[in-house]
Amino acid sequence: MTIVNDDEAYSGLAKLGAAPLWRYLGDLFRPEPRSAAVPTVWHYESLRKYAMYFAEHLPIEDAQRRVLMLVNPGLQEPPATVNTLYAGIQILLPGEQAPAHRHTSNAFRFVIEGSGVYTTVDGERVHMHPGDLLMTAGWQWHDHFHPGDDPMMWLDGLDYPLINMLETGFHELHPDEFQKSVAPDNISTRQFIHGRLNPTWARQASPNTPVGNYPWAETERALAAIGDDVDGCEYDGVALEYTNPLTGGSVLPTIGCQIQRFKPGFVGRPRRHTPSVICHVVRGHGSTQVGDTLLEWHPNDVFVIPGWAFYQHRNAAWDEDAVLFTYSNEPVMKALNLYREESL
Ligand code: GTQ
Repeated sequence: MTIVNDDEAYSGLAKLGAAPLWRYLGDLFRPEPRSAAVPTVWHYESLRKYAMYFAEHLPIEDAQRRVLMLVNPGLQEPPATVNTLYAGIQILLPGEQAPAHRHTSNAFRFVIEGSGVYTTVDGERVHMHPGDLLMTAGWQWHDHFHPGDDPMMWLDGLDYPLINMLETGFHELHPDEFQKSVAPDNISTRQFIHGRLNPTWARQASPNTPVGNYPWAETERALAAIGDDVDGCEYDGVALEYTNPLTGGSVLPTIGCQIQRFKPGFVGRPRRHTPSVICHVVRGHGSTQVGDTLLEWHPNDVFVIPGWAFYQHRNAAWDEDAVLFTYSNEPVMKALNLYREESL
């Protein structure tokens, strides 16, 4: 059978499950990345009302996790906050328990407000306070319990968009619904938070940090110890990376976390890099120019910088610090030799 013309050639080829590369080259191999994520800010003041509404009207038993997902307008299905990462606002009321499960997605929590909750991670109770960064690495059992008095809210960060893109998602419910405590409370923090004094009996390095909680008190101490005596990074201010004390690397294999202090009046230099960044405002007021979009932010807001978009941070105040907690897939990009950055 001979092929008589182009139409027949193209349609015959498609029927064989093949395609002409020359019709796809420009789309598949772009001069540079074009993130599907849109620069977006989510204002905490607006979201908080909805968190409180669902806390009142949706029993935790019906939700398992009562979380408002922050869905990027450019990434609705499946919902994600940036290409490879997710952010959500979780609320738990006094007396409530969120049952134990585990998944291959890596997760952390950054505490926004309230007190009293502890999360049990592989049998260890890790207590939460505002500003704390708690780790739940992939495949660790975790459940949350609130024995305290006020509603508690925190930011959840997960890499499930990346894990699902890689088709490596596993999930399991704990057979007992809630874990028993099998270790002293906060022991993984108490043993490993010092970083320069590591326990000799537990030196096995893993891509997951052994620290269960990076408490806000320690983070503040680290920033205060530096004070105004350095300029810091010209793009991200006095930016400190949370690290795994046994490797010096990122806290999770796929996610790197930072705390970034912008001094009063700080105006960063514009830059872009391949990882998208999710930013949570710990304190202060400011703005971030992302490409053509100006994002104005206030305490507890969340905003995103899509990968390879130029961004420039500003602290709007002349008498107050601004502090951001940020996370990205920088460790993935670096491990795969895909990290690039460029300044104007
Ligand atoms: O608290 O375990 O926002 O498993 C998304 C998935 C929170 C959690 C989220 C989760 C959790």
